[in-house]
Amino acid sequence: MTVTEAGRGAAGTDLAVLEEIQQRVLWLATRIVDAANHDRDTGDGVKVGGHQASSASLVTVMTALYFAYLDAPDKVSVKPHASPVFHAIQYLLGNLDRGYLPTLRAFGGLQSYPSRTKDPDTVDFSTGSVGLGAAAPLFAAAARRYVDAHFGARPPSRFVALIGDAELDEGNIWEAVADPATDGLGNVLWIIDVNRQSLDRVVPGMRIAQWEQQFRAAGWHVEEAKYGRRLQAAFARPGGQSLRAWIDQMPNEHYQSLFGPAPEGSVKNRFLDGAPDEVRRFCADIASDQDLAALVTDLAGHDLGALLDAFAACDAEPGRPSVVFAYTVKGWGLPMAGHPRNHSALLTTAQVDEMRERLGLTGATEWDRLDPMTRAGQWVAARREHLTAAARVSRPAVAVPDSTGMRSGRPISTQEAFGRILVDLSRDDAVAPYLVTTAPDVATSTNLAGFINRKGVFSPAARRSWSEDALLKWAEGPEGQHIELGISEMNLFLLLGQLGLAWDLSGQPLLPVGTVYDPFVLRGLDAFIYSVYSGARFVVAGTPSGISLAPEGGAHQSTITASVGLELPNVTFIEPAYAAALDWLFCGALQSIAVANAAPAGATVAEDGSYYFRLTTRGIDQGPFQRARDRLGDAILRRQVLAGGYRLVDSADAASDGSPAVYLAGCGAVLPEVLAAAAELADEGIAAHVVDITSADRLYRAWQRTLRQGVRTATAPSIPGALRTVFPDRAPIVTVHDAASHTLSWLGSALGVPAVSLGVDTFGQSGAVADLYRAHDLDAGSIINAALAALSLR
Ligand SMILES: Cc1ncc(C[n+]2csc(CCOP(=O)(O)OP(=O)(O)O)c2C)c(N)n1
Ligand SMILES: [Mg+2]
Repeated sequence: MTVTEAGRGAAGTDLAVLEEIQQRVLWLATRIVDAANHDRDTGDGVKVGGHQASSASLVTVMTALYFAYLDAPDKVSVKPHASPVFHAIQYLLGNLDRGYLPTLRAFGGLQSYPSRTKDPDTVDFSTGSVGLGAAAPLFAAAARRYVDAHFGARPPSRFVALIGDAELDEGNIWEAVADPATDGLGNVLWIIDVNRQSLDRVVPGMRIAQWEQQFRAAGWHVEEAKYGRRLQAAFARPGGQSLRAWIDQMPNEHYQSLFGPAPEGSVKNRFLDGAPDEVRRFCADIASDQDLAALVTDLAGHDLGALLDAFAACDAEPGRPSVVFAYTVKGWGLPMAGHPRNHSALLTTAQVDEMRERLGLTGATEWDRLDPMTRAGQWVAARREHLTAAARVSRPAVAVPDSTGMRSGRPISTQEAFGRILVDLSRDDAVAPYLVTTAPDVATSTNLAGFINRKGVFSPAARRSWSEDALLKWAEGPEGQHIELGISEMNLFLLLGQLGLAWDLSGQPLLPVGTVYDPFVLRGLDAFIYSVYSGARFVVAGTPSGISLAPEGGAHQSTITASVGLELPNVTFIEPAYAAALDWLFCGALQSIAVANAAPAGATVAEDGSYYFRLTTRGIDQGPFQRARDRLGDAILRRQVLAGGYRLVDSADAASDGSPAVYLAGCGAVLPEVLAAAAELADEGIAAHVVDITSADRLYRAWQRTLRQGVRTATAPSIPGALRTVFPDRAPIVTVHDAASHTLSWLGSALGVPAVSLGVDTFGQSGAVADLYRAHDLDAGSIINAALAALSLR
């Protein structure tokens, strides 16, 4: 389909009206950045910044989208540096108060990059770390496909991503495109803002042809919006094809040099540098430099009709994702257009004044919305109505039990217990429908096989199984509740993030559970951060972890992941040692996700966000936990386990004089060594309480809460309840953790006692557990020596 001569786009849109709207969008986006830099005094001398050129580059595309293409259920991810355009459009549509316009990058104001959790208007996808927000809609569409298959079709949405061309350098983009889990998502539309510039430079060479082939090879439909109407008309003239060939084969650096000032010689000389005679002859008719520049930089990314045609062509391909390469000019319509250093450039006040005047605006009217009496104003009002989403349906809370009643009479690892808990939950009709698991090719080796056997693997269409494996039924079909990914931890966290936002983006709460080998949490860390910053709620199990997976060696042994879990906001980090504790903690995590997912829109809920369980394959004797259970009773023990720690061994029970001489605080797989050390110390007459830290994160947060309270109210902080319960007396402490020693070392400060922290602070190697524990001072003998050292520090 092509744009008719009457100037109507694919959607029957009056392009003159859209043109007027986009001029206002460009103005507002430019002025939003200008106001942030020139109207506010921050008092700190730090440059505020903002991106007028990156914004201008997408003004036409976003005007076409929001004012002529999108429907209410559609979801859009906006390139980070185009946030001013997004907010300008939301303002024009009446979804953002005028008072916010001068607040870009101010505290409590418009965020520098679109943020689901911090912006005042509704942002579908956060962006900022390039590549991640770009890929997110693809996974949101995968989550929608899953939701539709399991819970009935929602009103159809298109999942749109507006992506900078240099974002395609990020590997996670191609991991997302290549994964079979994203195959055939016909409701996905990516629009690449091909302005041939990144931050520092003109993107070298001509990558587009290669990128297009990569998309095609992955089964995508590819559209180009490359040449504007004037250029197309020129190509149609005799000799015009030579002009086209010349531009097509021109490297980005050469083409980009046609913009802005041309110090050596004219634009024409530059353009024709090295050109064949035919092109020279064709251009001989073009009188002025200006005319030539205007012609050869007439790109379809700024042609509203051409863009709408391209979008319509994508809609006509419902069976696969589409990508539009929209050729644009960075800084389009601004004095900095195409300048190689324009990424962070700002218009001068004089230039802004000139622009305001050119548009017929004044200081009094510059922030106005379009006059509702004009055609453009009426068009915007109609679009506002069109884009207003129907009220959300209510989301009843999923009833997750307090526990599955998991017990084990034999030694068991937390990884194995995790697999059994999931199988038990898959038998619970109230919970099972909402569970969805995913793993990057490690489902069986992280103990998801039991769940997969019961619930199957998701595939949009039933697939014949060729496997005769009695232990693992890999049955694939639309009822399956496990989504298998290729080996991409980025994809794992992006998918978990979008499954964890399905309550919002697809109106269906889910309980997503992902697994990953713990060291490779770091491989997906930026996507992990992205997803939890976006407000997603999911559970991830990092397993196996630490040096306790001993023979696997240094490349598979995680050391800093516990610190990551502890420090990451919106994530609760949990590392239990015993199966029954894991059961309580895991069910508790799902409960809190279910409750938060069910909260009415706009309500603030006290929540933990997502959960990160760090697990192990080291089986340990469950007897000590049972004894603590007998001693404390289920109600008290469960409360302490959930709060972050409990007394596994109460030496006061055995010691005659009551108070302990030393605390041994262990976390995770090392508890048997800690217990052995405590027993030996007792033999030496040194009473040692053993504390099992189930969530260093929760204890740390409790401590920080009371500290901050003290700081803010200038009062002496107290020791928080969770810590006081398990460490009631002042005694030196030894912390033991199969993770960096730093993770638990704050306990000494929190309790105001001498502390010795044992942990893994160098890279590991292959060996038996005992070899490695000895090498890293996690064996009982080292723990005893650490206790003596701690006692000597008193
Ligand atoms: C992961 C990540 N690395 C680096 C940056 C810093 N950065 C911001 S924009 C940019 C260049 C982006 O170029 P492009 O995607 O082409 O955007 P545009 O030309 O539209 O501004 C870079 C490197 C970032 N935001 N995220
Ligand atoms: Mg670019």
